Amino acid sequence: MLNIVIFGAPGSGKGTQSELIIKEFGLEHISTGDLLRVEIKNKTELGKIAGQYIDKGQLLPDDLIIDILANVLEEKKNAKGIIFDGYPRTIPQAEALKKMLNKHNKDVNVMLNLEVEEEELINRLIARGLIQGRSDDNRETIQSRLDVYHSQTTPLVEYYTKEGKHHAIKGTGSIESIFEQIKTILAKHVG
Ligand code: B4P
Repeated sequence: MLNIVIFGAPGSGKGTQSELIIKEFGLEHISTGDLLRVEIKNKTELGKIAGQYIDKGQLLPDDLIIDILANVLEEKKNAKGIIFDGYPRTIPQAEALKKMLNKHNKDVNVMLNLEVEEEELINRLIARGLIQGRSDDNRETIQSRLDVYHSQTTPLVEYYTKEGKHHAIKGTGSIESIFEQIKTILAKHVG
C-alpha cells in the first residue's frame, strides 16, 4: 500500500508527474482539480459552485471538498495505492484525509513537494492557458492562486515534515529528470 500526496504550487508539475507515477507504480489517481473541471464541463450544481471559486483563483470551502474527497475515496478503498494530486490544500483537509485513511488502518506514506521558482510557475501557466484555454490560467487569476498557495497551502510543508513524510523535489529541469528523483524516493517505500 502506497499513498502519496503530490504537492506544489500551481504549475509545479503535479498533474504531469502524477501521470508518470501512476504508469510506473500502478496507483489510482485522485485529482480534485480534474474532478471539479468535469463537474464544470457537465454543468452540474457542484460545477456551478466550483466555477465561481476556480475562476477567481480561490479554494473551494473545506467542507465541500472534504465531502467530495470522502466519496471518491470510498470508491477506491480497495486500490493498491492512491496518488492525491491537488489535495490536501489546507491543514483541515490534511487532517480529514488522515482520519479517513486511519479508519481503514492506512495513512499517507509520502509527501512529494515539487519546488519551482515563482517566475517559472507563471511562465508555465501562461503557456498552458494559451494552449489549453483553462479559465484560471490567466495572469490575474494565476497571481491569486499563488497568493492563496502561500497563505493557505504552504503550512502543509511543516505539517508533513512533522509527520516525517515530507520530501523536497527540485521541480525544474526536464520532466524525466524530475521523475528520476521521485522514483528514487518511492523505491524506498515499495516492497
Ligand atoms: P488543480 O487542477 O490542482 O491545478 P494546478 O495547481 O494548476 O495543478 P496542475 O496539476 O493542473 O498543473 P501542473 O502543475 O501539472 O486545481 C485547480 C483549481 O481547483 C484550484 O485553483 C482550486 O480553485 C480548485 N481546487 C482543486 N483542489 C482543491 C482543494 N483540494 N481544495 C480547494 N479547492 C481546490 O502543470 C502546469 C503546467 O506546467 C503544464 O502545462 C505542464 O505541461 C507544465 N510542466 C509540468 N512540468 C514541467 C517541467 N518540468 N518543465 C516545464 N513545464 C512543465
